[in-house]
Amino acid sequence: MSLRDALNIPASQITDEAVYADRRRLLAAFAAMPTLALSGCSDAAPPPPPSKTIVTPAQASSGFRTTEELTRFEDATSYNNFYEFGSGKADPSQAKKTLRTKPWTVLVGGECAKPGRLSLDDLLKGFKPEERIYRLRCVEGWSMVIPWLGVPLGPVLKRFEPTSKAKYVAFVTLGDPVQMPGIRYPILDWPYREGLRIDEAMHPLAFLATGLYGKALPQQNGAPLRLLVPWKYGFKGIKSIVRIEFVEKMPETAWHASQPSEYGFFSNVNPNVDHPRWSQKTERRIAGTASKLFAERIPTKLFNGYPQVASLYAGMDLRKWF
Ligand SMILES: Nc1nc2c(c(=O)[nH]1)N[C@H]1C(S)=C(S)[C@@H](COP(=O)(O)O)O[C@H]1N2
Ligand SMILES: [Mo]
Repeated sequence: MSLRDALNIPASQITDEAVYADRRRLLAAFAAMPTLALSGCSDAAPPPPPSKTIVTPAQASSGFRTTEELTRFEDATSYNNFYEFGSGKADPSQAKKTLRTKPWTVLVGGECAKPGRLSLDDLLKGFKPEERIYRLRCVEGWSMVIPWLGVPLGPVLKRFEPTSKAKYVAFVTLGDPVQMPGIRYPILDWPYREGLRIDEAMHPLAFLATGLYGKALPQQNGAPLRLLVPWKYGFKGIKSIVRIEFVEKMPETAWHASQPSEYGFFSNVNPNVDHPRWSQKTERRIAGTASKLFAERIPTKLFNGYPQVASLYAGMDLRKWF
């Protein structure tokens, strides 16, 4: 994607000066935002990513299918974590619909040859949204199985041509206290931030969701677009993204910043590494039409049952890099 495309300016209207001025504005916008590097943290220098992940398309797509019972739409859209709209599970769905999702623009920049803006239309340009059934497991011990709509993250990121210095990708949620009343409370260091190592971000299972159950994402699920990293705990699935930045240093994340000993950068689902407050060995599935919210408790699987990602972590001590 050229810068012109990224900025949504028709070719007929463009001059070199316009490109230059827009680029200046874009760079100024980035300069005005706080730095994202994770600082003074013991896991600031993780082992380098293994050389090459080889996942065949068939192996990858087997990850999108499941015969597991789906979580009901009503439960997936009323039992949520979205602290910008309150910290109770019912708060996000009961909150007023104050988030303005049209127009929506994601600024993409940092270590890449073609920084730019990404509108929702740009995102879907050249991609047919696909449906993927993914499990989302929260670190608190509940999980859901949801048919999501969206596009794979890697090809979207590649349009911005990350440089060799792009070792990580940082994501930032909108941080507007007017649209997000929960931001008035200092429960997290707003705006919500997350990050992935570049090879994780490029893995074919990483996904940008714009919908669920064939409908556009409701506000409580992260409208208009959110991340899904199905082999990691739910909190990595940052909602209502407004900024993506390629960075050289491991980026700070909202949960790590609030409680470094409890939330590491990688946050892979792992039944063998407990969270200090919750066992990760089993999970309560929210699924089915049973009148009770929680279905049976089932064993949690390594990488949430996505062995396709194991090679990303070959040689890494997952207790150390939790
Ligand atoms: N911006 C933002 N993104 C967020 C959160 C949040 O509070 N704010 N909560 C996370 C957590 S802890 C989980 S488990 C998932 C929940 O996604 P869901 O409500 O769609 O099930 O969203 C994640 N993304
Ligand atoms: Mo979570």
